Amino acid sequence: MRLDIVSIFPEYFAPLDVSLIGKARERGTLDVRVHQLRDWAHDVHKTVDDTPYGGGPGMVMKPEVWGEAIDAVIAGGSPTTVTEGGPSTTVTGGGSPAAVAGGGLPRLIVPTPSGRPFTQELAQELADEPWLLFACGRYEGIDSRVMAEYGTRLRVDEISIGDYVLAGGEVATLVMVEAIGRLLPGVLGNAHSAVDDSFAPGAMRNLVEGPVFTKPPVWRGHEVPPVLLSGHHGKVARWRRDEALRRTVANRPELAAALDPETLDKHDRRLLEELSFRFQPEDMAN
Ligand code: 6GU
Repeated sequence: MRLDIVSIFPEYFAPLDVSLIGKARERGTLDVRVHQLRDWAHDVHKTVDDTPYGGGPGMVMKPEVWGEAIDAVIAGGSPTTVTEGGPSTTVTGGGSPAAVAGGGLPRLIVPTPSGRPFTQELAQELADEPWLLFACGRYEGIDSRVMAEYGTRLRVDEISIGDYVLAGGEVATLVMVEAIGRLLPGVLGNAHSAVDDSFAPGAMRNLVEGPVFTKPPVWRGHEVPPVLLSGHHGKVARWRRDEALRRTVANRPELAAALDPETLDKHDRRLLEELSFRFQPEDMAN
């Protein structure tokens, strides 16, 4: 997968050199290119923002500089490609669209708190794309005509990573790149480690994961639940599901409320009944 990121703060993306994503880049599974937006600003101050039409606080990112940047990345080159210290330090633009399977166009991702929610399902959908281009806005956002313009040529998604406001799209992009990158074939060491994630499709779908333990069996007086040492796979599976249900009710009551009864067995339903009288509407008011 090829991943282009345009930002006025390329330094934010240093973490992409380490751990799973860094190794995926070294192996060539991931081709990440970070670009400095200001390289496409022409005035002496490298201006990228201006005051909003209609008034109001803050600044809006100018469409011309974004248009030039996105055009250049799509055309396969860039004035500079900033990946200092990383596995791709030698990459200095000049890549070509043909480097991407199919030689097609990227899907344009615009991180914004007003976007549609980023979910595991969307992460999987994006992991199936050959080429993503992240346009990281700062200030009050990017002039909306940029999304309108590229919407006629590319698939454009404005995406939010949650109901809080960040100072810019950089950290949101890191979050999305990590969630997407770990789904790429061969990125996780254990091919099965993504399948029972909380929110992964499958049997435990819509439940968060329960607690996990490793050695020693007793630590500072805290014991590992004996069932996990029993070697009884059926009992372990049942216990894990109970704990997943308990945690889902405690931490994510909205997920518990949305559980499809068809996916619940008698034991699940009995456990939920036991738990649910602690979650009467008045207790859920906070
Ligand atoms: Cl994608 N960007 C910003 N600036 N804030 C956010 C966000 C994105 N998602 C949640 N908050």
